[in-house]
Amino acid sequence: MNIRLSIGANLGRRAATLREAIRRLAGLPGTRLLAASSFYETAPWGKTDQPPFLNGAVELETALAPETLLHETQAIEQALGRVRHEHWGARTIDIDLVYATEEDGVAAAADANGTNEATRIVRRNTPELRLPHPYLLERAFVLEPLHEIEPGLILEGRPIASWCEKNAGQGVKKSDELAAPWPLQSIACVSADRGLGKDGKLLFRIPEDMAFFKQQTKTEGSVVIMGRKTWESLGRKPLAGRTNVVVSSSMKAPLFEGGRAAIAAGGVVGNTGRTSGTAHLEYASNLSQLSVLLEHLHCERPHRPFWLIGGGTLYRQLLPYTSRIFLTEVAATPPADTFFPPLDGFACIKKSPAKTPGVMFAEYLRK
Ligand code: PH2
Ligand code: MG
Ligand code: MG
Repeated sequence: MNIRLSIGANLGRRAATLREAIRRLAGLPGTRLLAASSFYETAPWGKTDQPPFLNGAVELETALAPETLLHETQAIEQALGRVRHEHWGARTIDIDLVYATEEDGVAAAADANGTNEATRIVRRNTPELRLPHPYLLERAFVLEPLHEIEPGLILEGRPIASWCEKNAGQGVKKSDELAAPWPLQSIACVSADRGLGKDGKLLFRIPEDMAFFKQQTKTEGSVVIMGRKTWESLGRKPLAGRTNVVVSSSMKAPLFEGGRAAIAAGGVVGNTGRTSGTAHLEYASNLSQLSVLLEHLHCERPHRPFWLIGGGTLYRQLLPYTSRIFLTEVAATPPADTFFPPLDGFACIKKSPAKTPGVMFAEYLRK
């Protein structure tokens, strides 16, 4: 089932809460995050004597039944501090199921060449859950973000853009708040079959690529994120001039000689002391701690870039949150034991030859 959700907040740190909700939705069992919209500043609709909302839309592909997903979203609302006191009242977070479709298995099978993507609208009408959402066609704060992530959507026989027009003037405008749950960019040097390394070592050491890596990742406030093996391959020394984040489940031992690691309450990881130039070292023992840490680093300095620098496991695990990928592509296929994940859902927007023969600099963007 493909399901579109509306998320909204008008209390507390709205953007941080919405991003955390997106991360939790993406992490539900049997569920994949297909798209998340920008955030929108919206005037309160219905009950107008309350603070302005920040709203967004999310599309998930899920094996969960709508009712199960509803219970999961209610649990996320609870965990993020939702207090239900009055109908349509102010809240730290509201997650609503608004519109779901399902591939029609029978019709799809009957269609011999499979070109007709027969989709069926999922309908529910119980006291607990109504699908499609009863006010879907009247709320610009739902329609505008949904239009952004699914401009081709037809609702009640009309394109979503025409429903947006019909509801213009409700005070919905795109916010400057960063909406990506994690503003991640990946950077790697790969072989022709996306090989990254072998036996804990990189496949290539190309000076021009190393200079490119440094030029990209060493900017104001930038953060480099790496897995344990990549950290070890760097000789356990932080990259200078950047905040280094190491994701390692065996983080009890000091990460480097003389280093002291401390995890503060709530999973925010403390700085470990030794610096190289102005490098800082932080670490997280799992992705959930990483998410807390990145949120913390992001709030501390909103426009700082986050670079994922390896290795294969982390590139794959964080691909759903990666918006841009820089690959230095080498036309050779040496034996490798770790690979960059397939670039499904990304489009190549730039490819230019390096000065080094057989090397291309490519840039991919999430479609
Ligand atoms: N949610 C409501 C009622 N009114 N208005 C805006 N702008 N955004 C919302 O998310 C919202 C609302 C009930 O859930
Ligand atoms: Mg609602
Ligand atoms: Mg609700």
